[in-house]
Amino acid sequence: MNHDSIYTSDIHHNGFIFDDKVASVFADMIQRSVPGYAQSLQMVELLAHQYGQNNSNVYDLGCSLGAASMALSRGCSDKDCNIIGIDNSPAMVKRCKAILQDESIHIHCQDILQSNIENASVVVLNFVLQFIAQADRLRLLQTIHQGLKPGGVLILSEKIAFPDHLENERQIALHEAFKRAQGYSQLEISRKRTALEHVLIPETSNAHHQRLQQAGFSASHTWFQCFNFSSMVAFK
Ligand code: GEK
Repeated sequence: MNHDSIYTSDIHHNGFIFDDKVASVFADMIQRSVPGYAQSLQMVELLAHQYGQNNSNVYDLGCSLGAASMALSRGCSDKDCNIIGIDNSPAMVKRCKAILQDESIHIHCQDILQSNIENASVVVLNFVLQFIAQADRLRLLQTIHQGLKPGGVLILSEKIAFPDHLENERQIALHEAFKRAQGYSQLEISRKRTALEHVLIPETSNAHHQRLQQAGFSASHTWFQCFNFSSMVAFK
């Protein structure tokens, strides 16, 4: 696995983009940046096993290198499901296809805001909605809701904000302590924070659950949280 040292240099200050440089170190970057990432993938597999339906589509929207697509594929291995991964970064898609070449997972380079979601039993948005413009988030969730079969679920993982300022600052400090424990320097951490400032927009857990309800989901709950990273499941 290539080691992420992108922010040891200061040439990436003008906003974070999912280019080849990021794609080449992404597996290392996400596991050292998102507390609980590996465990959340294990549970995506379990949720897919629980809610995947025969003769249905299973989507991984914003699939990056296909880690969640593989978890979905493992979870649905005893069912006749069509696994579809979508990402709009050509660099990610190229590497994802190379990684998944032997798997029967279909990977498409596409904007998820333009994607057709149909006959779905499980849809995953694993740390992706946070990169979608806030004005487009409800429409995307409505499209997903419409594309789900009865009994279908959306698994939504996000970096979250806390309504109380002090609590928010504490959670950010804990996340930064996690990153230091993973070997990132304080300079790398603060450079990346600057690069992500207007690119990754977190919202509160409450805002997510309210929007899921507004999009038509009958219920949703948080099944995992580690500091300011959270995973929810929403039921059609
Ligand atoms: C994982 N889910 O390993 N259309 C398609 N893809 C998009 C869009 C869009 N409009 N916007 C962003 N992306 C993965 C991790 S990373 C999370 C997901 C992170 C893609 C973007 O190209 C990138 O690959 C991914 O969403 C976000 O479980 O970097 O924190």
